[in-house]
Amino acid sequence: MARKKIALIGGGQIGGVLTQLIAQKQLGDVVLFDIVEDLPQGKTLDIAEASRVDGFDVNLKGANEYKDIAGSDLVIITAGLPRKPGMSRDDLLVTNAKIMKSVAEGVKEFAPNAIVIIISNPLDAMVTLFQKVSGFPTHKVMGQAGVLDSSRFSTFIAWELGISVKDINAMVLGGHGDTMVPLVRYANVNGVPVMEMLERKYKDAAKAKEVMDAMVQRTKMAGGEVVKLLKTGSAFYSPASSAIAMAASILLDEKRLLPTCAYLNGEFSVDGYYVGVPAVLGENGVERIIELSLDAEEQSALDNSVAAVKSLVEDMERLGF
Ligand code: A3D
Repeated sequence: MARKKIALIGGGQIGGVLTQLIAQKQLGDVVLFDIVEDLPQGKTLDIAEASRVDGFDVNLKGANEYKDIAGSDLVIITAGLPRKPGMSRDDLLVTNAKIMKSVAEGVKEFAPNAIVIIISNPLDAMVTLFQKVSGFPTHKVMGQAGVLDSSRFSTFIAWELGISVKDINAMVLGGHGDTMVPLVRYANVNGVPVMEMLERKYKDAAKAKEVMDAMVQRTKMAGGEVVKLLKTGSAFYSPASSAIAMAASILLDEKRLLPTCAYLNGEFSVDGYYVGVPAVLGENGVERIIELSLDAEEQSALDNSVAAVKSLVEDMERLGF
């Protein structure tokens, strides 16, 4: 079987880690594209020179021209500015929309059959714009946010309970912003509800709720917490790992159920917008969306998050994108 070809558009912090992870996991050959001359060539050379030590056997190539991504099976996009301390993701809208428009045109011309995962912020708006400009089928264009937000939520739960994170299952839905919706009721430790574990630990329902509320709040603000510490940019190891989980599910047709920024046609009462929801990812991209039953409070939190996504998309359209 021929090796898959993966194009990474954006050779910055996340692009570099994506390249290394794809190589180490031997998911396919990589073309790392950036507008900065020599940067992607330098990163791919550096990573390739670890191939003997790491024991991987894939081709890694740096590129400054879109023609080099021709024939890619999968494209992962990180082109765009990251946040600096004090910025919201939405502050990146105008700059990154201009970049995303040019990226969509390049990908459309040279990799018209690819499945596309977008990471650039503001995420939900950038996914919407890419799909609009490229005209790609909606199920072949998606965004990475929920895998990371859910991993952050799971990590905090694991630390709180003193139980391996491998046994924590927790999902975050909605837009990738402060209105995201960590699903408390569905969070579990190998099937046992996390709230039940917290109530057992504290022997006090009010205290358990207080602890959970704090974890929910930390999850919503987790990106900003890292930005504040790094000072020069935003998280990059965990976003790269999260996109790789999605990429592997697509390339290996694993059909994992992953929270994905996916196009909704009426699911969760949302029509015609990209929002984070549980989706089955396989060789055809977003193959199914799994509608959960939400209680009134959860549905209203999701509606609120969807409203924030809609408002940002409308702002973007008013700006002519
Ligand atoms: P950074 O290290 O600055 O890399 C971005 C790269 O994009 C740079 O190397 C630029 O040269 C390149 N670039 C700029 N314009 C273009 C263009 N027109 N075509 C191709 N490449 C271009 O940033 P990063 O890797 O840390 O972050 C990349 C993006 O991901 C930012 O928008 C972040 O906000 C976003 N991000 C998203 C998440 C999510 O979970 C959704 C998490 C963390 C970061």
